[in-house]
Amino acid sequence: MYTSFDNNSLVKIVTLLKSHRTEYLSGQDISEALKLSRAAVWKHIKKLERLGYKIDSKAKLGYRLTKKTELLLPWEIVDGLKTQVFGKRAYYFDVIDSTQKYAVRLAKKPEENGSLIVSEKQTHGRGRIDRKWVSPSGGIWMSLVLQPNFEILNVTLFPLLASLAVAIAIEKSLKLKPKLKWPNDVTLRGKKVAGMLVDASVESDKIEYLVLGIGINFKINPEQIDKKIKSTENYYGVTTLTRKNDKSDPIKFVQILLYELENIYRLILNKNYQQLIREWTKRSSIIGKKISVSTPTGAIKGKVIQVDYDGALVLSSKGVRQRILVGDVG
Ligand code: BT5
Repeated sequence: MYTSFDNNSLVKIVTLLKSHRTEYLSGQDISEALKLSRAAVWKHIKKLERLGYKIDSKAKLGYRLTKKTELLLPWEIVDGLKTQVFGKRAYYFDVIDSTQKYAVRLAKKPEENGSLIVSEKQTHGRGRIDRKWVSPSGGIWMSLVLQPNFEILNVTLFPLLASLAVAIAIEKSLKLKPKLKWPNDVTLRGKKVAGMLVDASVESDKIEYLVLGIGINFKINPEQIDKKIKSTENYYGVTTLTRKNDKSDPIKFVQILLYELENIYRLILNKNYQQLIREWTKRSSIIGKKISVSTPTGAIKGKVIQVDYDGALVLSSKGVRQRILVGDVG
């Protein structure tokens, strides 16, 4: 595991290499500048290479950084991040069972408000209602710890908040036009590209903490995932934002996403639900359409009227207005 608040020497070497990208820095220079032994410098350089940094090393000249990593390493996420709280503290795993599970364990500690947990792969990634979330490397699998001190009523807004932020980040950084599928999916050409999960702990009607899980197929092979989930609940196809060899930078993407998440979160803090729902609805493909929603108490068919200020889907079903808070659109 790497965090944004330790691995000091490693981060210092990256920072030094980044600020000297046009020249070679000798092992001796680095060791003197950072007060590290030559052996320690060498060990850290090897570690950085294993973490995906391309470092050119030349005898007598030294080291030069030629390419940054694409791994969502905490110091890379924090470097240039424009948020006030979200992601300022970050944890990175190369493999974990579920970032959500880890985040829930951290979530009670006051210093973890806004903490980001990411993993390159998950072995037991989770969807809603304990469904499986396939999480190979190349995706963005992240959980964000929030301690909002909100009314419990607001919990149902969080899947909308997160999916809207993901959609805006995709529009801004990749110039694609994603759609939103109630309550928590982001789609491209009708296939699922991202999903959201909310775990909340509630105490006397207030949210004690909330963990926002976001899974984004950033650069994965959809066929590989398709095979594994074809027969699962709520399956309607899988797609990816970018393909192998595409130059899009997942680190920049996560920085933009955190910024958008924080902006929209502020809308909720300021009770500006109207703007959140308006922006969400603009990107939804189901308003006005006849759909079927499977809910814990059975399927409901009807025409979609709107999404309410608490995130509920409102249908007109056989002339009766129905509000649905939990379910899957078929
Ligand atoms: C979701 O559930 O869409 C929530 C996904 C949340 C995943 C994140 S990753 C980081 C954090 N840590 C976790 O352990 N989880 C969160 P739901 O709407 O219930 O959709 C689940 C359904 O999506 C499954 O039944 C499959 O049909 C489908 N699915 C599974 N993996 C997928 C993938 N990688 N891409 C697209 N669809 C997938």
